[in-house]
Amino acid sequence: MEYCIGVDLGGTSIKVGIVDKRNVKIINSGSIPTKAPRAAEDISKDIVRLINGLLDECGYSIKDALWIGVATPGIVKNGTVISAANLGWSNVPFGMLLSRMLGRPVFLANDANAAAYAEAIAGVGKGRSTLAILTLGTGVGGGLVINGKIFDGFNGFAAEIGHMVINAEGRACACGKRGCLEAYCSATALVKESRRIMGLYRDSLMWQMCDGDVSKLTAKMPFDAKAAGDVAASLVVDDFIENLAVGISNVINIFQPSVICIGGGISGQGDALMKPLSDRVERLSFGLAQGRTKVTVAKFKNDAGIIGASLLGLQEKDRKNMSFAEKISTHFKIEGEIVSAAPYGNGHINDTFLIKTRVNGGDRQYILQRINKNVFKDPESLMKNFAVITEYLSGVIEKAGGDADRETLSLVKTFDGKNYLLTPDGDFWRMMPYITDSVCYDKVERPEQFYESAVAFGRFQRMLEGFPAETLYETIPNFHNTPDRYNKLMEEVKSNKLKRLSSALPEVEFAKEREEFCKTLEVERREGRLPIRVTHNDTKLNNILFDKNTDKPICVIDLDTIMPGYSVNDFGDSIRFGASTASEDERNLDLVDFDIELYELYVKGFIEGSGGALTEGELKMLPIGAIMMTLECGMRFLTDYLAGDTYFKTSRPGQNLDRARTQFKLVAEMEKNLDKMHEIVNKYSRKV
Ligand code: ADP
Ligand code: GN1
Ligand code: MG
Repeated sequence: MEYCIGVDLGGTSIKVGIVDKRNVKIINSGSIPTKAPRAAEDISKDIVRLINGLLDECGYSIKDALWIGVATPGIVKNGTVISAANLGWSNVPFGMLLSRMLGRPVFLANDANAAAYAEAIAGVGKGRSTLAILTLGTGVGGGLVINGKIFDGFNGFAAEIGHMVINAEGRACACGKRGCLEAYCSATALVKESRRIMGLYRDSLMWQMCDGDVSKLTAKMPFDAKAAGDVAASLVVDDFIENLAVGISNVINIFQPSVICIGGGISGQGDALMKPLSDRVERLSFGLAQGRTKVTVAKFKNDAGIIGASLLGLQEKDRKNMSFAEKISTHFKIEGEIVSAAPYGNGHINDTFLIKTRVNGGDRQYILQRINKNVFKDPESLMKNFAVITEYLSGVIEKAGGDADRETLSLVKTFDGKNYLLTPDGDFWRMMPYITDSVCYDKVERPEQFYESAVAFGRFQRMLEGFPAETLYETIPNFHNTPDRYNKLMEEVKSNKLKRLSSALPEVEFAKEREEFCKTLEVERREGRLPIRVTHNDTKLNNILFDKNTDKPICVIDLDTIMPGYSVNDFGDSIRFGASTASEDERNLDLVDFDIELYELYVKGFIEGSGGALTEGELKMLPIGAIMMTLECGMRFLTDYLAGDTYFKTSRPGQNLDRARTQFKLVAEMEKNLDKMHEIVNKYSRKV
């Protein structure tokens, strides 16, 4: 059985029910005193205890509950109780608080809105899309459901039907205004008016009913006295009904809901109230005989809060026009209500979305990513790497007095407490907080930027120096094994399955001429001159975030390929991408050149950022690393072009071939400048 949990959080008591979702029936329920005013943390602890106790009694577990809904008094928006005088709360993110404790989604609504929702889904409005409720009790509560969803306005204040003014010069209301419906149609107002009239009619039956003590007068008494023919009581009750009819007609004239239902204690009067009320409403409101709003008594009495709250998750689930990315996002513990989800960034591998949410007092942004299964064969292990690396980095950053929330990525967990969501179709999704006020560049815009990115990547590598490399899973085996990349290219050349080879012959020739060169770094390693370190392996400029205001690097991102590797490759990959005068996929090769001045800036920054950690063998190989990574990346683009563009994302035909061409042009230019490249490295190595 599918079950959800409804919590009716009142000023006096907290009622909780386990609800069978299909039949909308309370299976088990209980209540405890609220003891308000009290801190939200304390109240939530009591609620968690009560929920767990009730679940235990049924042999159920919280992890199988679909969600928890909470009906609270006051103004509620996006999971936050903005103000609730009865509880003594203002701006309490109660939804977040409770969902952290329970590990399940939590939805919040104002109690009258929750009652309206209960009626709309399973009560007198079942099967209709628009409904209003008026609860006549101590005050007059109002709730609105429009097109199957609670309508609470942009700020949570909507549907305060009790504070609709029906008489501008009228009675004073507790809210400070005059003439509100509540000042006429609450049970409190009815009792007060009855007492006033009793002062004028000493022989009224109402005196007998309350044993001559007006403090004993209840809202039921005037109705009973009217039924017994009492004139004074008739005056009070008729006036009450007339005023209620005015209020209801106003609601009808604005919204034309299919149903308006009356809840609260006074609704217990049944026909004595409803019959004359309906007649008057018909007189006062617009509508046609064949299509009038039905005015009726609400179905759920004391259980309205629990039932309505327990159904709140349906609103989220039923959002028909939610995009796929939005739906995926609802599984993660993000703050606030999702307002948009849109593709984001220029990564070549994963599907990246920017998710914006609205919370009381501000907006939040998140990055949602579908991990590319074609590239990463074991996303589960990849996510383990991601989690341990980011935790480690966050420790290092905090120790150094930095801000771990901005200087490293982190994960937003799912409601199941996992680091990723695995969908039934086998896709892996992860969510990260968006690093606020950040920008990301696809091209160097200021030379200084490139230097700073070098310092940042150098520092990044140093931060990971103490990380236990052996605990890392190799997310892409042979990722920067250049001879292996060469062989893979040759396999594609040989198979030529898409018959694209003829358009790429000079490029294939270019690679073939460098077969021996491809082995250079492997030889260096074998001979002990190149250490293996924990490296990033994808150090292009757009994998670093800059501060929007200061334009300084904040955070290294794209951690999917952190594996044991060569630092010279991290250096080289940055040069390949950043020290070029054109974009990676530029079609006009005349525009593509190797910018040796940018190269120099990067060398300076990388050596400084590494803080003396680079060995002599590594420093010597930096220029080779630059050529190697550029050649390798060119070969990878070419391989993918021949194989049918299945690895790198493309937005136009021939893009991977164009990318290969720019890389090879850069290789040729670097080869010509190799001596200078070495000299530059020597110049900065001496300074360390
Ligand atoms: P890919 O592997 O496809 O390159 P990335 O992890 O690099 O995927 O993400 C793609 C882009 O999304 C980045 O270049 C960057 O613009 C943006 N991005 C990713 N994570 C964040 C984040 N946490 N905050 C801000 N922007 C991000
Ligand atoms: C890919 O993921 P992204 O776009 O940051 C690729 C790199 C390439 C780069 C070329 C996992 O980087 O290796 O150098 O494109 N990442 C992976 O722009 O293959
Ligand atoms: Mg990237």
